[in-house]
Amino acid sequence: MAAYKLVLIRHGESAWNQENRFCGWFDADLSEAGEKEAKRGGQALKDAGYEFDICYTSVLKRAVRTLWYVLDSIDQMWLPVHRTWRLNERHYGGLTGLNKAETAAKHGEAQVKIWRRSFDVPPPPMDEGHNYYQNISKDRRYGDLTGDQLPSCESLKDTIARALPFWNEEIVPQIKKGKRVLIAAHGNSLRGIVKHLEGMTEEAIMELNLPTGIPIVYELDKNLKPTGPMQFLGDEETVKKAMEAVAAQGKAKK
Ligand code: DG2
Repeated sequence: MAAYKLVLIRHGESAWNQENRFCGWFDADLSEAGEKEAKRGGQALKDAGYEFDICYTSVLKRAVRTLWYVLDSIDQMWLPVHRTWRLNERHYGGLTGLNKAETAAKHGEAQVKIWRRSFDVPPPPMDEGHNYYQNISKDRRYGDLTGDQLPSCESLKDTIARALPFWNEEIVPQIKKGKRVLIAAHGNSLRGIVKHLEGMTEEAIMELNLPTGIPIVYELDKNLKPTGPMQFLGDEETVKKAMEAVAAQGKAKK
């Protein structure tokens, strides 16, 4: 029997998703198509009559703005919103800014799949000479992070390790109090939460690609174990195509 419901949404397409660039902690905004996806995701929640009590997002504007559009669509802009770097996208290190298809042409699709989807192999680190080093590592929003917390690159394992304390200490108690939680975050920070919730193996999580802008609903039992598979608020064909498109971003340009 389901005791709780949880809704996750990956932000709408970002300008860098559109350009097929590794984004990570770079603060790309939504593309026009991404704004529409976020509004459509909000409309789907509205049509299904969803109400929330508390929302969580990252400190990156593609997720924050997606949440704004969703809250606007469901007319619940008054809800409390907590932003945290712990829900940021995984840090793509030295790959940040590079085109995924060009990187696959240069290093091979297999290597790019390892960088994008392996559980514990991090991308190469972002060193001080990297084009986006100042922009990301010296950003004042990360000024309170300790040297150990501020990453120069992250595997999915690293991403889960910094997201889970927030999940366990901040989000779980709210769900257990009966608060209806909405999380707007990123492809990989959400894959981390999904892996944890479903107890997925390292192999199984490699094959999961989350679509942009489509709400994902989990029904959870009192121990926060899913009582069934994740449900998308979107039609099956659209969801399937969107997931395949994410997987295909790592194919080499012909
Ligand atoms: C994408 C995910 O993150 O990329 O950082 O490039 O969800 O914030 O758009 P998001 C990025 P992949 O791991 O799917 O390559």
